[in-house]
Amino acid sequence: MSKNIESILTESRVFELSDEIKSGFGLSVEDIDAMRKDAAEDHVGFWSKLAKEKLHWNKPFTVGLDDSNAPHYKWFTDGELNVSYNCIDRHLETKSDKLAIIFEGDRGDVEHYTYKELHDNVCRFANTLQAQGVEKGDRVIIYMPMIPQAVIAMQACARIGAIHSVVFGGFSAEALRDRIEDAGAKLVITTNGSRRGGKTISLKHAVDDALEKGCEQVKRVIVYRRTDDEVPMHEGRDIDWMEAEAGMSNYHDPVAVDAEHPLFLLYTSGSTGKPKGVQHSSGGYLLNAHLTNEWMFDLNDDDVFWCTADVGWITGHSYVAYGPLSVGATMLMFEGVPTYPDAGRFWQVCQDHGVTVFYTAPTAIRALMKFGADLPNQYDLSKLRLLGTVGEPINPEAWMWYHDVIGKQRCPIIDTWWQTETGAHMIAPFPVTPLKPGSCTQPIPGIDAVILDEEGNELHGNEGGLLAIKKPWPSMIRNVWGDDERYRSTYFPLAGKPYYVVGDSAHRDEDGYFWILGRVDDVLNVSGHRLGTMEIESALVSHPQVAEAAVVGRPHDVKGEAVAAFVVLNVDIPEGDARDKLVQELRNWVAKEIGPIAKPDDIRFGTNLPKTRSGKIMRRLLRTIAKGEEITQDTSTLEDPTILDQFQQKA
Ligand code: 6R9
Repeated sequence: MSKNIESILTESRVFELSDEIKSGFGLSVEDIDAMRKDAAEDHVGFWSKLAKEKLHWNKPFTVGLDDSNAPHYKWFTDGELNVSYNCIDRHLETKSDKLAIIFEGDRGDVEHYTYKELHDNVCRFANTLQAQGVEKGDRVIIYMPMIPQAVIAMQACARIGAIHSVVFGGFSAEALRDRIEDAGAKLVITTNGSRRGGKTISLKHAVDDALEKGCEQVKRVIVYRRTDDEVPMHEGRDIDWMEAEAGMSNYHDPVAVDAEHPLFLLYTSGSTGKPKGVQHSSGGYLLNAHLTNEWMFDLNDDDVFWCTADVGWITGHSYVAYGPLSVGATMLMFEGVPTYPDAGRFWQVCQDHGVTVFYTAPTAIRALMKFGADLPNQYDLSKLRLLGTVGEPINPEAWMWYHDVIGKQRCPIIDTWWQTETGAHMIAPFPVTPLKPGSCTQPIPGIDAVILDEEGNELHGNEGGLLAIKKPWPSMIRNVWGDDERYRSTYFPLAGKPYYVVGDSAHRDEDGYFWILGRVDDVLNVSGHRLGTMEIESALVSHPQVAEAAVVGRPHDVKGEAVAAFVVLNVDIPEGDARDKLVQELRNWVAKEIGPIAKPDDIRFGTNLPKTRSGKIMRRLLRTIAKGEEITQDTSTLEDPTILDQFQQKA
């Protein structure tokens, strides 16, 4: 068990919010309890009422939930809407001059977009996409840095009913190619490069490499120029964003789609070697993205909301590109990194733009905490009123630092548990809920979270078990793109039972508060990013000198988990410099196959992996070795105990 999880398990403090904070929020604890009661009495009616109230429908729905093909649930099926209309057009009458996006670039350059300006940009780009032959239902890959054009591209796809799949700019050409092929994308939107931490990074090269082999269906690449770098443009395939957009109208009639029409695919890691395309809907997805921005972050007209997540992750979809706009808020986008030009950058951005609600990951808090309180204390953070976290369990030490040093004990910490597949927050406090450091508190109204034992029986006491969701909810995953069977077996593994099984373990305390303890499957959480151990293993074995590999996580103070790889070579294990060289080569190999975030922190060599006589890799043992702890497990079933000594030597 890691230090972080140990301290979560021994935490007992409760923080009541001040009356000032509570009275500023439109809902009281009693109102929220009443909503929970309504949802428990009429689950479908509860969600349907909200869907009618919160979203603009071109054609109102009459069916709330269609479960005739469960577990492929459908919500609001016969309704039609357009997500981009809901995020932009419906605010124009009252908010056309209100800022929709404040952008700060890596070098401190600032841009502003009002709702009207965002509308015009999205319309021009929607017209551009249609002029390039993109139609409703076509897949479009977006491989871009954190600049407003990424959101414009996403919104433009939504406007024409094209299905986007954003690929995080840190993924390699190989990873990009897999996603382009799996999605069957017709067009790729990218930039010549990006600016991060004072450097320029090329993105277009990765697109060129990805498209070199296969991907025949990609006919067009639209390139936005973010940096001054010249990049090769392929005649007949590549087109400059500005040139493509020239002469396009600032008006575009949004295409109304069925509520179930896929809004986007987002690839995420699971317990197999191949990432899966999580397919989200239009109506149900937008409803929960909208509601949770209202409920958890209480976004009002004078707020400036900054979610630091990249649009390449689900958090950047629900809390950057869609949710904040749907509620008509002002949101901030930042291109750079938290430590450039120094570790005060986040706090400088908060100060300069008057950020009121700030949402980041525990790994960022832990990294910045190392620099002490002096840096944040140099900035005026008095506008902050709510602080959010997401991505992994937050250890109480980091929670307290965030609360004391950044929030000056004034701002509630909104710890939001959810997943790519859930679309939006599932277990999280409202800004009136009493808080416990390290707990994401209670399920939001309409979410029926339970804890199961290994056999799938519900546990009602305080014991730990598998977290599951008992009833469908509007923003849930609809399918694994093109793979119904994988959808069913991954998320609904308990035959005949309706539980969506999350993949996390958790326990519920006597107040009904949930405490997430981490993944129970072969998924690692490195700096809040999901990585499949199998994915890294297959990257390693594709190296010509690797015969076999096993990857496990090891606790890491800042990253949460670090990647440890145990490798069997098909050549003799090298020594000295040659060994160091090979370690380096394998790390770079993984970066090339997946992306730098997946680079193993430790690589160890042995002549075989520790296996039972029946050939099963003993991962528990590998975890102990990776932690540098003494082996206390029974090793008598091991086929060859001597290899443990080999792996205990660090490369
Ligand atoms: C939104 C996002 C999902 C996994 C999830 C869990 C972990 C996310 C958490 C949390 C404890 C929180 N996780 N939020 N664990 N407390 N507040 O991160 O999506 O990338 O799909 O990861 O992240 O393990 O299962 P995703």
